[in-house]
Amino acid sequence: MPAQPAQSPVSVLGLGLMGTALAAALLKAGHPTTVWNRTAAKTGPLAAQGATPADTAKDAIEASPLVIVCLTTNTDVRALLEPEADALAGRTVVNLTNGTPSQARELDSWAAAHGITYLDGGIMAVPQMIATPGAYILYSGTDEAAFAAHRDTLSALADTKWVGKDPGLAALYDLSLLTGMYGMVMGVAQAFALIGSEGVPAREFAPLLSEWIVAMTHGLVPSGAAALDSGQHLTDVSNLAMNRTAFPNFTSTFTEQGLRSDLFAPFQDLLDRAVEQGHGADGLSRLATLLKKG
Ligand code: FVH
Repeated sequence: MPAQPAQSPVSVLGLGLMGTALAAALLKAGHPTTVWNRTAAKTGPLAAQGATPADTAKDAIEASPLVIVCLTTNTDVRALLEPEADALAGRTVVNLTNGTPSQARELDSWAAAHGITYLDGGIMAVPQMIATPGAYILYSGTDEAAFAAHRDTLSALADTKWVGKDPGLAALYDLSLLTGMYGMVMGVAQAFALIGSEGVPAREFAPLLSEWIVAMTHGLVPSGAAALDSGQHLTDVSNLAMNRTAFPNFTSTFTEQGLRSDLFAPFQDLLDRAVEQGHGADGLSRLATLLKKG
């Protein structure tokens, strides 16, 4: 039987829910995996799956050319990595901690000054989705060749999507996608509260709500993108003047049904502003152009 090609070693720093899922996926794909966590007890389950627990972050870093970091915040990442700059020099750090574009750029500058290759990542999955279809991770960084060199290894975690050489781009894409999700979360919360105000069970309403959101997403997102890119927002479907006039029906009903309307009040303000600025005949796509400050 031909020998299997050896999988490259990887170290994972941070074994919270996500770090543990990432390390488990690497082990499953056959990568020699060294793990470290501030609270050492969390290495136990991974050691049982074949991981090598390291006593210190430095030991873990020195075990592999590729070091994946997944902590709570980028402030934690900075605090952990800064004292280990010498050990990290010549290695590639992939930071999968959620953070801001400016934090990613700052980490990249710090890494470059110490001879460390830095890639930033945004995980578009929950831990249970790691290494399953549908999960993907966004990557960006100045050294695209380093990403290409490690792409096969990173594919063990989830599909890989390279978004560009500005290190802040992965965080920007990540936060933009999550912005869409949180907007939906607010809408879903208000919808369940409203239907529930008359005693309709959430599980009875849920199929209607999901189908409606999927249908609206398929309609609004591509057509909104086309309108934004062309600057042509005029519509004969659902204009802003009509939406503005209808919107008090929502906020009044929330109040009548004993619900708060604070989540939706800013949307009325935005519709008012759009119409007052002369965009009443435009579609909802126009709203994205009215969110710049100043
Ligand atoms: N879980 C999720 O659904 C989301 C999916 C998308 C990406 N996020 C981001 O991933 C980062 C880690 O999230 P997590 O779910 O693994 O978080 P926790 O389970 O709370 O684990 C946090 C780990 O961070 C370690 N840690 C925190 N501060 C420090 C520090 N100063 N020095 C060293 N390690 C630190 C912590 O260690 P310990 O408390 O066990 O000792 C955990 O290993 C996060 O950015 C999400 O936004 C997850």
